[in-house]
Amino acid sequence: MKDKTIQLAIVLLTVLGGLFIQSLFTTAQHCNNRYKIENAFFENSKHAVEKYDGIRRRSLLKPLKLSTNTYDDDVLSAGNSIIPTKENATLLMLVRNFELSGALKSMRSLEDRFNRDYHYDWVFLNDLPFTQEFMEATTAMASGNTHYALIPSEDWDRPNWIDEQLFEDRLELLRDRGVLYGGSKSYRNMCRFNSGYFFRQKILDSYDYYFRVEPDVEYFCDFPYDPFKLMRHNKKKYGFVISLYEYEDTITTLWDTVEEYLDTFPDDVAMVNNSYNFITDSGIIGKFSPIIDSNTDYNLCHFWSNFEIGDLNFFRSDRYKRFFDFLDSKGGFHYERWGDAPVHSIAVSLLLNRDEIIHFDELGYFHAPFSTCPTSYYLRLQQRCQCDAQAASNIDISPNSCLMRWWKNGDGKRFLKDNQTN
Ligand SMILES: Nc1nc2c(ncn2[C@@H]2O[C@H](COP(=O)(O)OP(=O)(O)OP(=O)(O)O)[C@@H](O)[C@H]2O)c(=O)[nH]1
Ligand SMILES: [Mg+2]
Repeated sequence: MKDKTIQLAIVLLTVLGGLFIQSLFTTAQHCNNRYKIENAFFENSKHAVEKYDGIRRRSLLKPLKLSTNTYDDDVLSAGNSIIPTKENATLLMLVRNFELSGALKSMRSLEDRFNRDYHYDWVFLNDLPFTQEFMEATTAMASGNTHYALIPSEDWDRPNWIDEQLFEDRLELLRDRGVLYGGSKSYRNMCRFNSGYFFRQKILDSYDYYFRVEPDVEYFCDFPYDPFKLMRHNKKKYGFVISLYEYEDTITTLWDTVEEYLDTFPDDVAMVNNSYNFITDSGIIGKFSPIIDSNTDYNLCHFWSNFEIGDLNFFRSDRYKRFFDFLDSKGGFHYERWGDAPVHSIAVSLLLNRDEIIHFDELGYFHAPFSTCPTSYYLRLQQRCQCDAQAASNIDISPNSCLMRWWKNGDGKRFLKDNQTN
């Protein structure tokens, strides 16, 4: 009996010992595998750090940027104490008090991606007085000075020569058709103001360039240069990032009016080098036909004006004012719903030389529902872009986009040209 117990104990100990040794072996193997994996991670990350830090450190454009989403002066001063020379330019936002949170979001994005290195002024325009809360919060968010102006009623409100009955009838018509903002009176004031009055505001008199910013937009990439500087050095007068087709219902008689204008002021149009073909070309482009069949020669292409960088002196010119006044006299801003985007786009396409318009193809941008994101993987890395070039919202080479028409009929593709940042 005693022998049997001893034998059982030996068997038990042998089994337990075996299990223990096996588990020791498994743990050792596991550690070894983890070590190998970690080693590989380490090698990979070392490689990435060397490669991309190298790219960033060698960048001649600007010093290495700290890995922080802030433009606090103290934090920045470590690597970035020199503020580059500035152009005579301002960031410009037309906005309502209740849009404060969207305004701050856009400001934060643009400050982080661009303005924290430059401290350009911000100018805010409103048809109603800004609240103290709005001014305090936006001033706190800005790295440059902030200025606020109340738009005079004569620059904003419906002119008294508009036929009120006709206006109400047309408003109802577009509302019933389900046209976006078709029934909105204030939207019409806004579009007319942005077409013909923003550049006449006293507060902008001392500036040469503006960069239009809207609430709730996002800039996806670090700006690789100062776009104002690039515009002045390269004699650009209008810059855009997205181009697409307009809803024809909002501009039924716009093109007829433009043709009448062309007959009335033929000398105003820079016939030789303009971008007339960009706004009238309606052939198949790439694999796409125009998505909207236009009833006129205007193909409905326009630069999306919620992002625009422009030369104020162009808009202040007699030629532009003649163009706007002619259009305005027809009442289409109110009887239809002419947008500032097609109006600006047709004006710059007719009145400027092709090479005075610039497509900023490396500044990623989002305004619902569309975005643009640089296609180049290395450019996205170098500019620390946070965007997906394959995202469904990315419009660049999609049937909704007029960009390919710009490549064909406008100033061509920028990356094929000389370095224009000098
Ligand atoms: N002060 C003021 N600003 C306005 C008014 N209506 C629009 N805006 C501003 O004008 C710009 C264009 O208006 P949005 O409502 O963004 O028009 P949109 O870009 O065509 O359309 P969504 O952005 O899709 O609404 C924005 O900067 C608005 O803040 C208004 O009645 N008063
Ligand atoms: Mg908008």
